[in-house]
Order: sequence, then C-alpha cells, then structure tokens
Amino acid sequence: MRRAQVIVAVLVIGFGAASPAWAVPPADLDPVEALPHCVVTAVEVGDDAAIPAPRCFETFAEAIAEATDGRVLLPKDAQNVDQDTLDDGIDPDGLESSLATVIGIEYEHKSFGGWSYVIQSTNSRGCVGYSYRVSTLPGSRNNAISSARTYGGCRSAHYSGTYFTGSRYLCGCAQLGTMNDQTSSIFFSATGYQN
Ligand SMILES: [Ca+2]
Repeated sequence: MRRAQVIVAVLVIGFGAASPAWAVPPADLDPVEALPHCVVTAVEVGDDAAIPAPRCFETFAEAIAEATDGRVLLPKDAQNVDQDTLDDGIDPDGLESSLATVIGIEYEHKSFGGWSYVIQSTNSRGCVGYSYRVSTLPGSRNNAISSARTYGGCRSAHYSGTYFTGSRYLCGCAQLGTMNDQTSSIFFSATGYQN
C-alpha cells in the first residue's frame, strides 16, 4: 500500500472507533427525534428553572449511564434497570448526597417497550421529601407515552396538558389506560400528588 492509502485507511478506522453512531446524529435532525433513549433532568419543586434540553443516545444503557453521571453501567443490550442497581454506589445513609439518579422512566409502548425517556433527579434522595416537575415534553415524546416505571420512592402523575393541567393518571404502570398516548406533563412526588 502506498503511504497515502495507508493514511486514509488509518483515518477511517480511527474515526469509526472514536465516533459511535449515537454521538453523531445527522446535523439537521433534532437528537430527540433521531435517537431512541433520552435523559431529561426534572426540575425540583421550589426551583423556577425551565425544563432543560434532553440528552439522547442509541442505547438504554447509555441513557442510564448519563442519568447517573456514569455511576450505573448496564450491559450494552439492557432494556430495563431495577432500584438495587440504581442504588449502586449510593451510601444508604447519605441523605444529603448530591449524586444524580433516576426517578422515573417513560416508555413508548405498553409494558415498557420502544423508546425511553429517562427522568433524572440531581440528588439521590428521590421523592423522599422532594418533588419534581417535568412541565413539558418534546415533540416525539408528547402524547406518546404508554407505560412508565418509577424509582426513588416516587409516584408519577401523568397529565394530558402541559404544566399539570387536564386529565391525570397515577403511574408506574404497564399501561396508562384512558391516558394512553396523551401525556404532556409529569409530576413526581412520594404520593403522586402536587405539594
Ligand atoms: Ca405510545
């Protein structure tokens, strides 16, 4: 091989290895539309911040790693996560912990299938004494959630309107019943009621 061909081959191989598909969605596509597994940071009640932009990935495992700041690393083909695994590395007495964790996971299909929308809290206390708002959902996740899991002592109230208006349905649940494909905002607390 001539020198120029060798250099081209090395560049192609090197670029491929350093750039997994999920890191480079087509430039003209919103990552939430292009990638199936997204993480959004819920806003703690009492904080006036707007809901931040979601971060999206090709695999569920990458989303959970993002949501836990790299603390929880699942097998590449994982499709779900349990509370014990999410608690890895969290001191059970560490109620002041600033470790990020997951308080809920929303799914495209009934029984926890399809894309996921992982709801992150920026502390490991979950809903023990705290409540969180997801006041809007991005385009492809709006009016599309069909099941949800909750973590961290949370229950999640799914609302048909943005900013917790309209019909309301309490979930973790394998299906949202009359609220299937209708959720536009979600409130997380220990009871599922706003406080
Ligand atoms: Ca759906």
